[in-house]
Amino acid sequence: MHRKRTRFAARVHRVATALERRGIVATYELNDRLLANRSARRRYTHEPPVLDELQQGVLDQLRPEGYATIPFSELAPELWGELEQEAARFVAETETELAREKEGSESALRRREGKEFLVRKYAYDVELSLDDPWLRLGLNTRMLDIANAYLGMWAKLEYVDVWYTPPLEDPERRSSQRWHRDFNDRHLLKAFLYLVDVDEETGPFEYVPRTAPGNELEHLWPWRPLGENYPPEQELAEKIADRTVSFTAPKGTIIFCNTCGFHRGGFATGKARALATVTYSSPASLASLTERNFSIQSDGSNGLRPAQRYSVS
Ligand SMILES: O=C(O)CCC(=O)C(=O)O
Repeated sequence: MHRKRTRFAARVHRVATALERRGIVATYELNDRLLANRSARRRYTHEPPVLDELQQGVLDQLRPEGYATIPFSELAPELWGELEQEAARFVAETETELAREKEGSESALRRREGKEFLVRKYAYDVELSLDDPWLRLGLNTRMLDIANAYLGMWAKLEYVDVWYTPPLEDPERRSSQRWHRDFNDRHLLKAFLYLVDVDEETGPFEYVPRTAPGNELEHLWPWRPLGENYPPEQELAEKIADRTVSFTAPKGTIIFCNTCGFHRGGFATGKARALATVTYSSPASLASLTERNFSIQSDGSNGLRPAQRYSVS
């Protein structure tokens, strides 16, 4: 009897979960086709950004390949100096805390379940002020103009963080260290700004070019909202063979990437990796599939340009 009830409860749970998933996907599609994204596209069309040669170069590579890299100091030299100092502070503080942890002290380091190998500066539910340097990275108009032009709409800034990945004792790849597509939006652009030199031992970000929706290899375990985003490793490896790109690069390199395409990273085997990351997505995703990791302290957003204000609204 008990077993039967348990099985019944499990079935109800499965059906409820499936229904909930269907509801979320339907909300996403509705917002993408008709509601939120339509208005974001209209705003973009009325006020398209004017890109310079550097930004246009990023876009010209992003569109077919799904990624592009440049030295960040060429895009926003005035911001890079400040970020470099902030990064050094974050790395030093994190390393001190990690050492204390090793000695058995309780630490305030932020980690997320399932990705414990990674220490985050902010994680979720953080309040940021508009002068926060990492928020300013995401809000930087040179960055935002690229994101808006790539997505063809006014984007939402949905994630801002700084990550520290210590070298791992675990020889097995876990979660985002394995090939996957991000499931939360088909209009997605992430930026990863390396805060240390990254070589093979530092867990470089890796990507399979042309696998984002709309690109040549989109048919490989295609992107779906809330989809099965981790295909069988071996089968994928056979299909992508030598088409992967590993981003070993010097400190200060910024990688723009549509992570709806296959990617992985952070498998640091010998050295710690530190990077800042921001995510731009569509309003449809925020309305259904994505939770923004920050809120803005009080409302100081009046001094922002309309597209900036929209990105954090
Ligand atoms: O840490 C990395 O290099 C990969 C990150 C990742 O998979 C993601 O942000 O979706």
